[in-house]
Amino acid sequence: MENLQEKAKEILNNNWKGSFSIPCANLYPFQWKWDSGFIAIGLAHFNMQNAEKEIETLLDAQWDNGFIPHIIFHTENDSYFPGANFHRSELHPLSSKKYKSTGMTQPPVTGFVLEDMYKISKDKSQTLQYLKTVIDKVYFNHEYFYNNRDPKNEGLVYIYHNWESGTDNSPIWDDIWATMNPPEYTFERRDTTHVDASERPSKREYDHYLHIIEIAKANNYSDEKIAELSPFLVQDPLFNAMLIKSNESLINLYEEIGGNADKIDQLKKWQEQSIKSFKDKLFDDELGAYIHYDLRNEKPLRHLTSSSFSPLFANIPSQERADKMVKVMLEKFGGEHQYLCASFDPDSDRFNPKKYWRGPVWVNLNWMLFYGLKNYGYNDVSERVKQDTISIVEKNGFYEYFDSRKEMHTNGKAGYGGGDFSWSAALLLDMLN
Ligand code: 9YW
Repeated sequence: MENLQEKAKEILNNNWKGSFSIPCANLYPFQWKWDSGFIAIGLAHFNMQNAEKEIETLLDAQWDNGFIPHIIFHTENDSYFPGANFHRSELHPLSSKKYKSTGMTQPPVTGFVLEDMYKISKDKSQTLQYLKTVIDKVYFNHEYFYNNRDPKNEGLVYIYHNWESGTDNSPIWDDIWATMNPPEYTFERRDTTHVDASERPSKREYDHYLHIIEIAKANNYSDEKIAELSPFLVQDPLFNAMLIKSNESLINLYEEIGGNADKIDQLKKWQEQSIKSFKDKLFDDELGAYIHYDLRNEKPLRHLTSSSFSPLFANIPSQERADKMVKVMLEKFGGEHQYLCASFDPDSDRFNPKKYWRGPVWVNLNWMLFYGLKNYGYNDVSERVKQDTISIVEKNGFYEYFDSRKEMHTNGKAGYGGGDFSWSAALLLDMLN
């Protein structure tokens, strides 16, 4: 175990670029929003200064409307497609003048990351001083979401692109692609020069991804226009659970800091409405877990994914619902031949245990489940998630994602995507502490 921890630190040190971290070498050469948060949790265990800097750099790229982009292009690097020249964040009048970025975001993890850093810190008063300098930016980001991403005032925010979900090519999106028919774009992909194409999304999937961005760009990334026109408009349980969890953390931290009564009040109001709508709208009784909702076509997307269980992490379900969810998780995802937790329903014909978010196990989702299961007293299942995560990393290395089928792990080739991957290192380190 000590070796694993040392290796994890080495990876984080190697992926540190002076003021931020890359998710991994070659494949992902910039700063990604939710990666940054997970990485900061790992860094906090052995280098609080870098953890603080990581988040500070991310927040430095915040737009004047509170938005935080999903990729910040710190360097000119043409080994990633689509890069800064494709995304053209400058089209939005309030975008950062200092950094080029995308015009989409990623799950709002930063709030709970700050609380985790505070909990991990051995020098609470120093960390509290730091938190005072950054927390309002995260609050402003939540304000952006509630003011711009919730057109019907439900307390649930939408994502307008699959890359905003973080679960990029999940089979859930197949339902949305079936409603679209984008042009066939000509472009040179770079991901498949670094990683086997069988582990990455298809060319046709990329046409859909690019098409949504073209629509957003044609409207200068206006939130109002996107809400009106984007063929992809989804209320995602993972994204909204992250927001709710982060709201709670901001409340806790503001209380620790003192003052800020208005902000605490507002956060509590958001929480009340968000949690209620989340419970009422996103739970599928028959499936026994939370699901995505297609706001554009007004219909539930009835599939089980690892995101379906992420509300446990944010303490959203009642104990009764949690019991039901855990039963479903164990029955469907937890068979004796499967590692917990596949990213998509292993019983579905869309399941593919090698392909990115269509089946493989991801360390960040396992990390959420590890804590989420503990929240509800499922200590044994939580421990199993942790042990499964340790096993797959020990057998293969700190990959980006892993085959969920145990039989594939005999020759050390069941780790896929990028190697020496930062959040796999950071979050395993956290679970081992
Ligand atoms: C891509 C960086 C990102 C993650 C996403 C993951 C992947 C980028 O890598 O997307 O080009 O496919 O899906 O969640 O933030 O690690």
